[in-house]
Amino acid sequence: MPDEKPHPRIILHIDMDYFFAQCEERERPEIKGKPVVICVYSGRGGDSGAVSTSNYEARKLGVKAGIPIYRAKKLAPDAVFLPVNMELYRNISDEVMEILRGYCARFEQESVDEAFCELTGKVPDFDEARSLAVKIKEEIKQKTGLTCSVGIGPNKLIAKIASDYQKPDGLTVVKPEEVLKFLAPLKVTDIIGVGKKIGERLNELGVKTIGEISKLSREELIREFGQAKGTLIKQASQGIDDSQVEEREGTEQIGRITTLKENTKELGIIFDAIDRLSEDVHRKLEARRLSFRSVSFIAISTDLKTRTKSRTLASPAKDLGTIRLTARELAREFITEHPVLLRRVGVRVANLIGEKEQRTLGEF
Ligand code: DGT
Ligand code: CA
Ligand code: CA
Repeated sequence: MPDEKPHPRIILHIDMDYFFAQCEERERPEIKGKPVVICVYSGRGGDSGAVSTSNYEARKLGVKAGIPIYRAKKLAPDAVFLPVNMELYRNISDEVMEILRGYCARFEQESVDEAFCELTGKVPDFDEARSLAVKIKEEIKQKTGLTCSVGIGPNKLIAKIASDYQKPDGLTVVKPEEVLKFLAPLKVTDIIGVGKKIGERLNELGVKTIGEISKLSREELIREFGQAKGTLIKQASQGIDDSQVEEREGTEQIGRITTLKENTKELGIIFDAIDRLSEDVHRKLEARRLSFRSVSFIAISTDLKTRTKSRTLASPAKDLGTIRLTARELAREFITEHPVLLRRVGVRVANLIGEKEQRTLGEF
């Protein structure tokens, strides 16, 4: 066998900055610069509920995710308080993910504002990976107006910790030979899967940083936290993580967004884009044998305002024609109602149903 070193993997992790609040700033430029607080109202009336997230101006005043809304109002009486608008954040998320997907050998969306991207084979080394990340960040900023923080490392564990290392608008690259030095001073709870409880127990055992985990043997860790967690903690503390970047789409919806060749309100051009996007969405549906109950057309105008038109079908469908025709109809209605120039358009299907559920439905 030729004497070849195994190629290191190169993984990128992206995490959008103060995501819900940044989306709202993009929708309403007039609130930019003010503290912005996104609230989940409990539905019990008044200010009952909790803060979902806040922008950095509000965080400086102590307003953070999870605190009660009434406390946020005391801390930041002049802040802009807005309810969660998930539809908007999903659309913007689709835009970001679509850009990212184009750069990856493999892609895994982790949440509405996070994703892993396998760059192994796409770039030869970590320096090139850094240059690519700069380019991706610029493209996201230019096309969506949003900033994000990116981490690059030899595996998912390190990439994810690295994306959180410098925020907002950060970029942190950890080469394989730098992994142990990078991890050593970090808090044990920076390891994914090590929550507050395990963190507290480790502190009691005299372990505050990831580096200090080396004081405990694998056996000791297993005795404390069980086989699975003990092993995970030991491996993570040494920067080891073999998990793969795996395509996993949200089960609730599949959407695609694209930039039009020119800013336009001409239906011909918009229909062409819709047809391509519909095919893409349909391929994804087929691969996963899913049906859908609703179709949406997403329109992003030149001022980056996002609007959606949706239709719920009388019964589930799975064919390309239904996606294409419904999206075209929605686009036609949209342009009639809002004759604005569009910059990007998207197609999305939602209320997805798997084969099993379809069979059950069919039995009735
Ligand atoms: P970051 O990443 O520190 O700049 O700020 P975010 O706001 O992007 O925080 P992240 O990445 O933890 O969460 C992404 C979004 O998820 C965030 O914009 C709002 C939502 N979210 C986060 N934490 C909570 C929470 O405790 N409750 C609720 N309802 N939503 C949350
Ligand atoms: Ca985030
Ligand atoms: Ca996140």
